[in-house]
Amino acid sequence: MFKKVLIANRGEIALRIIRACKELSIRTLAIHSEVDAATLFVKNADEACLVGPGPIEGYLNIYRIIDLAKQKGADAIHPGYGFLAENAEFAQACQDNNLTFIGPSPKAIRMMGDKIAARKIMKKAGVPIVPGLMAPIQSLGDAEGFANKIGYPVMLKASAGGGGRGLRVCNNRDELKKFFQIVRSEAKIAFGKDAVFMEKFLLSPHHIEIQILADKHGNVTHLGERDCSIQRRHQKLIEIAPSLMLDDALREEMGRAAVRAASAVNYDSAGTVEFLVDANRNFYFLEMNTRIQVEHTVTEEVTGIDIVKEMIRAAAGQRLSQLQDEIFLRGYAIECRINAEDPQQQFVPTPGEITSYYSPGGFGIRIDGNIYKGYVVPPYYDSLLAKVTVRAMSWSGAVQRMHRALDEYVIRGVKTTIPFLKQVMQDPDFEKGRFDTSYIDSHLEKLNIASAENGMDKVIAIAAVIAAHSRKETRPLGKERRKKSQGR
Ligand code: MV4
Repeated sequence: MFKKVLIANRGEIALRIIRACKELSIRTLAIHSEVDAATLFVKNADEACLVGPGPIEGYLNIYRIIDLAKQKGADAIHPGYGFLAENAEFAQACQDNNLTFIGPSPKAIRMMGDKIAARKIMKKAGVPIVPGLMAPIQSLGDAEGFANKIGYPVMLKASAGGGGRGLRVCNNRDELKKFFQIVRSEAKIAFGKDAVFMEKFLLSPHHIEIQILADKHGNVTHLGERDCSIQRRHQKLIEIAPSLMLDDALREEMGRAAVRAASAVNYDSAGTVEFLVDANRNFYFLEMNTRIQVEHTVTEEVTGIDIVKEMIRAAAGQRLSQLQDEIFLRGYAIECRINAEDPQQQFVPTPGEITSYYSPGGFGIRIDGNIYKGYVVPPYYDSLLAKVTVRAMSWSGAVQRMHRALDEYVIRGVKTTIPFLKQVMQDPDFEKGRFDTSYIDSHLEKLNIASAENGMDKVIAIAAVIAAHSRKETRPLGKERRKKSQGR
């Protein structure tokens, strides 16, 4: 087993990985930015190193991180999610420097990162894919011809995209004309590659993902599914396990397809195979996430398996603790993401100081967070403050428990998504399990949230938030105080 793991991440997932390492008697080395110096994951790690410059670059500095790992005697690196998690170059650089990357092989990351390549691999492995193109679109004429063949609406997707980036729905020829160039140039800017393909756009599907665990001995297992249909602008807000729309037979069939998908790329870590499931319960492969995910907690709660520990053990060459016939689902789990965002204002980020904090507890409640009273939420990172995961034996019990947990939660000083999430827990459609990917857009009024048609509004709002924050940081304290008391 590893002696010391460097955690190339921050926030709640860094703390989650530290907890797993502690139980495995592995020393932990955190890296952090200046603004993260006083946070819980830094305090809880055995050692911590400041890596600059600025709030973001250190977490992305491949060679600095590898140097640090070597210098401090770490033998493995866990990337968490985001940042370097799905960076094949980083995984390769770890390997080249005799450090174990706690994740899949660079080759698996690369293959799944190319969405067109992934579609080809899945087709060959007998995993159903969404009807669509198997090669990049060469011209607008090409695109129009194919759209006529499969019928509108169609979806344009950047081959190097993923997680909801580089996507456009086209309802007709005019929209296809308009969006083809846009997606192409956006893809070039965001991912460095302008390859774009097309799929039939499925209306109101469920977003169902299967958790995979695999080791270096050829064992590949699935841990059942999560229903992540409740998203806003491709940001997941609530995830559940198991899905209310799957039965044992479909779960088995999708689980086997996910295992085939992972096996096709010799997968040997924790990963997730995403599917769309339509109203007729046909399922189609979307993409594979080659990392630990935010919502892994719901799967842990219903299987009792510590996915992060299994991931570390697998990277160290150990066998999976449970094979498929030893994996069972028990009860229902729901995860709510507590974000520093204002649901009343298009979920704009709300950085600032947490002036009081009381977290829920009791039977069946789990908190994965990185915050405390006095914590200052920085504007530079994603706005996830904490995750509440509940488990109960029945669906309605889980919904009631989540409502109770959210009701107990006290976070003052910054606006959060808690009031919005409480409304969802009281919505009859949610209580009855009636939701798919159209849920948020079709419940805007019921959930008391305004729709935001103009995506630019949010960009401007975020820019304003960052500007206000940096003004606060640079202004002398005395002046700041005077200004505040004058203004209020
Ligand atoms: C789709 C789709 C429907 N048809 N592709 C969104 C995130 C990324 N992983 C893929 N996504 C989707 N791809 C086809 N061919 C629906 C989604 C989707 C979605 C779309 C609109 C609003 C919310 C959504 C939530 C999850 C998935």
